[in-house]
Amino acid sequence: MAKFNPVRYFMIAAAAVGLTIGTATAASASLYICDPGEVCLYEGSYQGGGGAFTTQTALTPYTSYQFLNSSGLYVPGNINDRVGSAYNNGTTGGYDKVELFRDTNYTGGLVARFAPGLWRNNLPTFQDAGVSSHNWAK
Ligand SMILES: [Ca+2]
Repeated sequence: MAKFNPVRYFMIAAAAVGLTIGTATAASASLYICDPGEVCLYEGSYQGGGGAFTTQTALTPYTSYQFLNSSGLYVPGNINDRVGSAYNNGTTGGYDKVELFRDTNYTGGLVARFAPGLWRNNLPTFQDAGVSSHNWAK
């Protein structure tokens, strides 16, 4: 009959905790850092600054997401109508343009459309005029 081994039990528990912490840290870092293939949204109105939110995918509604600061902490409130500047770090070819829309679900009119390697600055951030969703386009 196998006896309970407290040392072995502790090591398994520690490994499980370590894995969880490692995953959370990696996710936080990648959210703040503008990696290749991503659309990168910032609070700052000129080429970034303040909180950041980065993603490879189309995103709607912005009310479901928060900026992250450089310390990896969430900025209070959501990113809706608060994106001051955006960078297209996508790969050239195919659906490589980023389209920013005034309303959720890619409606309400185009606020900006830009190719990989380009910034869009001084985006509107007052009330409903701000960006509320984005998509990739050809
Ligand atoms: Ca809006």
